[in-house]
Amino acid sequence: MNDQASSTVTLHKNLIGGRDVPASDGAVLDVLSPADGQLFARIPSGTAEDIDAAVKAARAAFEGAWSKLTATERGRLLIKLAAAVEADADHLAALESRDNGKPLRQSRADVTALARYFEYYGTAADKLHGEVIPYLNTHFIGVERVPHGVTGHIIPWNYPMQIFGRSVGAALAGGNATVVKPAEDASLTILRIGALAREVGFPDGALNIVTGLGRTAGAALTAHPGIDFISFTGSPETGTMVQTAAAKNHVGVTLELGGKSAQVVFDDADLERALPSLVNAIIQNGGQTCSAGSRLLIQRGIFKDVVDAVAERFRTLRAGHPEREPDLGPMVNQAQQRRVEKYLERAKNEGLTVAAAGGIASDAPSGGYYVAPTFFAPVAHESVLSQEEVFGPVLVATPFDDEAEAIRLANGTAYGLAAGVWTRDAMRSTRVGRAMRVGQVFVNCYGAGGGVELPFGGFGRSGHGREKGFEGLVEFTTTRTLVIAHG
Ligand code: TXE
Repeated sequence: MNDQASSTVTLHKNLIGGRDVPASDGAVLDVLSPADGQLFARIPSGTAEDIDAAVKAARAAFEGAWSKLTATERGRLLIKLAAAVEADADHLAALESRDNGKPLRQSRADVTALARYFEYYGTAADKLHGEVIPYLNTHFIGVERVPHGVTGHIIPWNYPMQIFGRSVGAALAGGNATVVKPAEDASLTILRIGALAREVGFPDGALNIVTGLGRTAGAALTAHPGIDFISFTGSPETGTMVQTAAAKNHVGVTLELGGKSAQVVFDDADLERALPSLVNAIIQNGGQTCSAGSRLLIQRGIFKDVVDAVAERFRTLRAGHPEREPDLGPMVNQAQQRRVEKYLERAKNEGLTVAAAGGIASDAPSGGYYVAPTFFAPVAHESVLSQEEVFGPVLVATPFDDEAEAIRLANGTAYGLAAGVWTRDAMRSTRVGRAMRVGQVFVNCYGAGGGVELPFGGFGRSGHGREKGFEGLVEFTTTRTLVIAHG
């Protein structure tokens, strides 16, 4: 934390060129705790001028100190940052839970994943290499892997640390200098990571962080002609604006835009194993997870049994204060709470059957943005609740008759991010798994985004490009082909 505005409200600053600076016009945004709606911090409301300064600082680093480091040296810095994150784990987790509202155990898991991203990309930095192409006998052709240059990163509020790790970690490992615009609702851990990066010795300007509104700071970053590549995770609507801005500057972009992921339960599934996962995949982070398993597709013969079992668990779920380790915390902000409540009202008005609802813990503070988890079944595949991403603790179940119908329904939304398949039949698991038009398929498990090592990204409305894993590192680089005639 940079300095103290009062005993309870902390005032934070941007990180530009290695310095802590306020917004160019001094404007700030209030940060409210989703647990109780109380003001507890302020962050700079970054301006186009701040973004310009950050891009210039990144360019100077890219052309200076940062590019002088070898890949091994860049990697070592990331590994040091991983250790610094781990040493700061309690503080980072508490900060995240306060800022974003997720239960403390989930914030801790995010910190662990963040450190692992830095470790993974840190150790990968000097293993990314090019190739030699056989061409004319008189020529030597080398293809080098090179950074894009200055990369822009727009981070959402649902998993700020993890998304920072997978995108900024990979970009830095690849040799890019970075400018990051965190979400206005979850900037604090990102600013803290920036401070840690400076402490472990990242050169000034390699990592710049400008907080602020999407329509000002975010739009200025994506439209800036000094940005060579953009990584965006967020809504499809904003993704369209980001890609349009990228197109105007003729730069590449990866978009991760959420999903409406199905979990397909066949009648030979190991239900004991499946049930906790079916519930957790939608409850984790209050359903505010891009790869949330928000649709259950259940084979007709076991439909009632599975719905009853899921309903039984749903009734016990409680949304509560993040520090009291509830099943789920509050929604991130009031807008998100209202968005989820609107979907619930609409579903009820359309006559959808509520199979079960959880509740809000009796000791949850009254000003918080809590929503009771709700499970609807049966729900028609064509209904709004089956087709649109709610981004809240709302689950629907739809029956299917056979494998062909299961595949058609699973692939039957505009999204294509993740899927789960539950069956004991080995051949079917492979067949159905390979028929899913998504970036990640889980069979007899559900990873909700999977490990650091696994490429992640979507089809269709879920976006394009891949982050995470080695492929994520490749995305943050491009090639230069060197043709040498030697006679
Ligand atoms: O998203 P936005 P919001 C979905 C989810 C959620 C909905 C709305 O369904 O309910 O989106 O959330 C920045 N130029 N996801 O409004 O607007 C913004 O400041 C550049 C799914 O928060 O997409 C923030 O940093 N940037 C998703 C980031 O974009 C702009 C995670 C995401 O905000 C901008 C989050 C602009 N014009 C929401 N406008 C997932 N894939 O997991 C905003 N931003």
